[in-house]
Amino acid sequence: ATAFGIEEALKELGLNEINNGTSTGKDWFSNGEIIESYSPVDGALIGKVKATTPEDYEKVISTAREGFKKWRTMPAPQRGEVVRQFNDELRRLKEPLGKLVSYEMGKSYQEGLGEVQEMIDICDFAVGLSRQLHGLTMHSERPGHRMYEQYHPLGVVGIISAFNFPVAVWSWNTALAWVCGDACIWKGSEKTPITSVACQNIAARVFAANGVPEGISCLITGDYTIGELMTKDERIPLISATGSTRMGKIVAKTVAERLGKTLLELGGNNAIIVTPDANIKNTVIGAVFGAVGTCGQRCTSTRRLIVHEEVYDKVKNAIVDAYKQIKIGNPLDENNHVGPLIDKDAVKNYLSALEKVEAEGGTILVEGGVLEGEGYESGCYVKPAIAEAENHYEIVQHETFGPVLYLLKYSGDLENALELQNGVRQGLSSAIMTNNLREAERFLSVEGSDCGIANVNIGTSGAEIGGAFGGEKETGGGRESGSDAWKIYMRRQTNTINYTTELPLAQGIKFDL
Ligand code: UN1
Repeated sequence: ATAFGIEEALKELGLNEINNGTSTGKDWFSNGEIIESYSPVDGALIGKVKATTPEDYEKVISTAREGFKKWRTMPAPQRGEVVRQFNDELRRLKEPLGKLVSYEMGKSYQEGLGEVQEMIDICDFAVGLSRQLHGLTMHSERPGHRMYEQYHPLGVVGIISAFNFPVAVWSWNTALAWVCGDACIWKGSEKTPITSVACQNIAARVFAANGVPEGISCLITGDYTIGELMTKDERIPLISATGSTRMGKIVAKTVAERLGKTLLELGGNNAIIVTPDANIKNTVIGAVFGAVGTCGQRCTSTRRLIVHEEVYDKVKNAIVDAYKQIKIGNPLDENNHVGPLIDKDAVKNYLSALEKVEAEGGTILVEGGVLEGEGYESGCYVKPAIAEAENHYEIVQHETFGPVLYLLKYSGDLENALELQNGVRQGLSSAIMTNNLREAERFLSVEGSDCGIANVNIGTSGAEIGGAFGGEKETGGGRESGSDAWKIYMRRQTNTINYTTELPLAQGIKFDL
């Protein structure tokens, strides 16, 4: 790691002292047990942070609530100006932060930089949005009356994010929530705690320089028990959670019990349909990046390739050939395409998926396995694998967070491919590769893909921040990021104003006294 400038990156981020267990320089955030963060890249200890205790949590929530009272009165464009300055810092620190993401999470340096770019883009979006938190006006049915709606800040927003996008998902939520006037409490993944601290410190510095009250950006650290303090807490009107469907179901139930709001972005089981009219070269690039990028640990990763029998052998051979070119190794070395999985548990899940697909009758086309020897000491490097399978296999129905791609064959009409594509419990991302306009439009029509994201002639992953991001069914139904996703971070109020001397009632009701 030294060779790739990790020490320098930590220094630039002000984290060279991160081994003393102080997470944020703010004692009130976390005083609990020490959590150590080891890199999946080389197995080395990156740093230590302290977990948040229930007592710490009480201080965090009350500081956030106090801060919110002031922050909500600051005009939204001024809040946008603070986010603009935060974004200046992200632009300045893009390289060290991208490097730390790569080193702590294991994705390639290019993808680490790409993730920080998503933060920069959403902040730009949020700054513009700070002048566009529009409501509608309506015509009242009563004379001399005016009706309109307005959006007010919601309060304290709880954000639970996953290891695989340790910085971007936080920023999709916070950048919007901040311009909307909310205070944010973030529980980052306990697998990437140093990256969370780096982000929190950047926000804290910019906020302090602008006289923003303390508590508008808070970080809590620990396992699910600390997240549970938020999901059960009626002082938190909205919980935005990104992660597994299993986690999402627990969060949804807990928050629903107190009638709070949730924004859930959960598992995917994303497929690319390859029709006889597909451009095979682009299909291969899209499918391989989708399946092995981030070592198959994106919620948008391509898990299934649904290929028409006419082009099946051609596509199969081209993909198998492409897999031979993939270089696996230290993700900070830009010659490598694929880095490690996040940890040894992930390696176990990946191996068990390969066993299961064979046991259910699948055929392995590209052999998987754990890499050993020089450069692979962390034990987290695995070979991306491909299996021919059938859609109904239990393992194909399940999201395995690793580089396992299932090849499925369809024959006849596109309808048969759509049935397979939609025939899973998840509904995040989907794609079709075709130059046939009729097929493309059918895929996008009401009878087509049932996912939150449906693409034509690009793969399933790598969504831009400008669109709403999320999916249907077990993916949870939430939408983050662009479009009008901001509305969930605010409360809508409908206002009717009477500027006459009379009091006419609606619906023509007469009530004379
Ligand atoms: C995730 O994996 O949780 O569309 C987010 C993509 C990225 C975001 C993925 N922009 O692949």
